[in-house]
Amino acid sequence: MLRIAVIIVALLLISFIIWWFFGKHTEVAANSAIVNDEQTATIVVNGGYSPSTVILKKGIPAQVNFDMRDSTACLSHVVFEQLGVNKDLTKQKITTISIPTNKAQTFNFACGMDMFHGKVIVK
Ligand SMILES: [Cu+2]
Repeated sequence: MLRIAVIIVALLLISFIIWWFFGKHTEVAANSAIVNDEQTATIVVNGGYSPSTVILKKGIPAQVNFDMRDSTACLSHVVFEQLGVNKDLTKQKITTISIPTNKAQTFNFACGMDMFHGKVIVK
């Protein structure tokens, strides 16, 4: 009886570990919301970026909002190297960054220390 219980616990543990890693690898990409020919997407900053990938439609003016809920120094800045953007997210709750959508391309962003990463895909 004890043996069966141990096996069940072991199986649960294994499934949890698989789920944990699987969940980490399939980061959900979120699409922007398009209203009146403008698109916006919101990324929550809290121990990382959620979602870490945002998809924008080409040709529609776009803004990405960073919703700051983290108090660590690590995530206090967001850097879009290709855009020359380095913003302090701690000054206000929501920080808006305009993303050029004139052509299909991917913009990578990271925290100020280049530890957390995300991307904005224009397609
Ligand atoms: Cu960092």
